[in-house]
Amino acid sequence: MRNQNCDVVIVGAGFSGLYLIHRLRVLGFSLRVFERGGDVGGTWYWNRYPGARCDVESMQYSYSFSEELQQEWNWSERFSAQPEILDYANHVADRFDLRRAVEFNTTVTAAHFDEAAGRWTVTTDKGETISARHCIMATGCISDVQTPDIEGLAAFEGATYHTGNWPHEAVDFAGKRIAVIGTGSSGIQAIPVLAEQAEHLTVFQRTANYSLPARNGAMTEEYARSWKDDYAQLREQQRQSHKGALGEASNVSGLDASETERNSAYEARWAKGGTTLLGSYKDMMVDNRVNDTAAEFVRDKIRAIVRDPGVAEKLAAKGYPIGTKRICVDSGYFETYNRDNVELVDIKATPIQRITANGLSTSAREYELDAIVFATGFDAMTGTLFNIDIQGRAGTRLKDKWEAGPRTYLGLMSEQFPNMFMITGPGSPSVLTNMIVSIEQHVDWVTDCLVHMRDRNLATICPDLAAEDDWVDHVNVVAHTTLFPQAASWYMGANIAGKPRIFMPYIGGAGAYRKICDEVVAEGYKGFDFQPIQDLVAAAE
Ligand code: N01
Repeated sequence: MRNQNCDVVIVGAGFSGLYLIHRLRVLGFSLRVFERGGDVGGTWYWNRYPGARCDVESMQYSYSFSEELQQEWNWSERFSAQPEILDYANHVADRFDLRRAVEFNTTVTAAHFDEAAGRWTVTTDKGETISARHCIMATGCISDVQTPDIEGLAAFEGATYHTGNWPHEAVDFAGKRIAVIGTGSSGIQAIPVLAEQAEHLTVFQRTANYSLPARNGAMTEEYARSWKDDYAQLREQQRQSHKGALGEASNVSGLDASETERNSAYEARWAKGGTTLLGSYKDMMVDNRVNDTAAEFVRDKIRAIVRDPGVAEKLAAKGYPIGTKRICVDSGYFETYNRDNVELVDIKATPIQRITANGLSTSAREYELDAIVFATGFDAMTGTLFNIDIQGRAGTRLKDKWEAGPRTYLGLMSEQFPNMFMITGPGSPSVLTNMIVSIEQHVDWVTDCLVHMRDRNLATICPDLAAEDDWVDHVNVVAHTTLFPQAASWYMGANIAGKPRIFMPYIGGAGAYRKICDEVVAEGYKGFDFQPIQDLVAAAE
């Protein structure tokens, strides 16, 4: 029988949850951990679609908290595929004996703050209620899958899949006519692999996306060694960097370079692969004149790769700056459209009207299909939190408080919700950075805070409203110094009907943000209010 009174409830056993379990256990806190999936791994547990791969280099997309771990684990490729990252999550869970802390296949349905006790009452779908001093949402930023409500979907007689909730068993597409709806990172990774498996693949594209070649390859012993020998220093550089990843960011303005210089810089980075092209100039994401040159370079590459000029033009992203929707990284994506069994449908020109028993109809024609793959994304950053009935002080619902957009202090906490922490919450760099670096920073900050409170007999911590308002303004102001708000992206909530158009992550950079968080602590947790345990006791008497 597990303890129904504990120090901390952790929601989620992905990369955030796993590291939280490790740290909190070492520090001697009692825990309950709930995970809706059947095992550890979070994003990498759910996103098992063919072609799923990380676009942060393997040597950088891994935990830094254990020297032994980072020395002993060997990655087989420059950019790891989903099965290997999931193996890594499982290895970490076993190595640090974390799995036994987790209750799998269990969804947290509600978390209500009990003001008198200064504790959270957490309810699960198994009908259990737990009382915890702290509740930590390690729920991930991109986990609430969205399947569009297309008329007729329920009557489709073929199979349907979502990239974000892919079956555990292999799916056999041989001899099948399949559709992919959506051309974000997931679609762009899955399409080349699905095209090889299926008899025929039709891609339904609403918005063309910029994508850069990964140039993935086998990990060389030499490259792995160059990181392992210098991990202490390189990890520190990652932590202080803008993106939480080292990738040759230039300090030069694109306006100071000639067209020839720019093109040769872009060529070199295109050849190198990954997202590095976006780091060609320091003003790439703040000046449309510079950004336009990179966008046109990529469009020209697409025109050179795709043989049918009409198809190439449809695939060439236009109307928003490159990088302002999450940049995609692919392996043979544009080349796939040169295959005879692949067809591209521009659903802005000929919208999907309905799904039928045998396929899908656009305004132009009907497509007979055996399977539909939705690569249609997520209600990012807030969706998963809103799926939990979170109520803070005086029954304040998080969903109501955030009706006009998420409001947090540092992306770590929200006023009215004492002792509830978010790992990589909205208002923190999170999805704009190497997630593992940001996860480790948040877990360290939160667990240090819990120790600070325990050492001083403090019952609750909550941001004050002025600090939160200032932070929300700052996040917004910084976002608007960049080109990012020019795109209808999920960063802006633009993929979800009715969601407020607010730039949700903090774009000030991982290193700068870390410094702010450290200064807040150094200044006595500036902007946070604490309540001593004796005040709660006195109030109860
Ligand atoms: O989702 P998305 P994703 N009818 O929202 C289209 C991370 N990730 O799963 O652009 C038709 O980006 C939608 O069209 P539009 C990464 O952070 C990382 O691909 O809204 N189409 C878009 O094309 C990424 O950004 C990795 O017009 C509809 C697509 O579906 C995030 O996860 C790999 C539609 C959704 O794209 C999400 O990526 C994979 C509709 N009703 C994911 N609704 C790596 O590390 C939506 N679309 C490499």
